[in-house]
Amino acid sequence: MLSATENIVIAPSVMCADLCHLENDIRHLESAGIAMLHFDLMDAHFVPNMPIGLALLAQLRPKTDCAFDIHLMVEDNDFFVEAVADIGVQQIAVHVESARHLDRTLSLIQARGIKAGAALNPATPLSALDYVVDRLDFVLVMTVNPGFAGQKLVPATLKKIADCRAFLAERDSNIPIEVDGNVSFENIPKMVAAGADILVGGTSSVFHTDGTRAENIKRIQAAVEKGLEKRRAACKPN
Ligand code: S6P
Ligand code: MG
Repeated sequence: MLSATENIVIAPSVMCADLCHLENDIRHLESAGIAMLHFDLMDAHFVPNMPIGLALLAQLRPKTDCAFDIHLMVEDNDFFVEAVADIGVQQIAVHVESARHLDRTLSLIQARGIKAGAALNPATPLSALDYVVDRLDFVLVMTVNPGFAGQKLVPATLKKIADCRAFLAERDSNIPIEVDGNVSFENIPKMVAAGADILVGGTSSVFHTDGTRAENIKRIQAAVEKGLEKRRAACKPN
């Protein structure tokens, strides 16, 4: 049970970029073909970290045509939704664990003309999405516990990606699944084979210190191709 799309998007996680030379780093990513950037907005309450803020987002907005993919890890979702919508972003994911009125927050995002996603911590069951599937434009499956880059994959989340694809298909939905956390060269083929469509690239891929940004993105594309081959093989009738 797999996604119909083979359009896999790589979204570099900006908190892992060279923050002192960010504009320059983004130019390198753009030259390598990147068209979406992932921004982790944290409030030091929902998760104990605060890598980037609204002022940075606002200054960057006019400097790139990349789509802005916002991952909110905050308590006050609606405040941040309005703030990033005013800046001009293309998609926003809110954590179901912090959204007190999830349906209302998703509607608020869509009312601003932005794609709305629900993010799930590794231990949160897919059933948390049961009554909002119709509302969703995408799902963000966290493959590490949110808050920090450079962590190891939570192993059960690989099965969760496949379970999420099946869960959506059972509900006649084929929306993209975004995966975030240790989306490494090694894990990408398994994630794509399981049904991931948007890959958040951090220290274990896009920003890996072994290669340049362009070299790393080529390596990711090769890993994606391996995953797609597995996907196609799984779709072939016996
Ligand atoms: C973590 C955050 C992520 C990280 C990304 C880092 O809370 O949501 O977007 O920036 O996972 O990637 P890596 O390869 O260092 O795990
Ligand atoms: Mg993230």
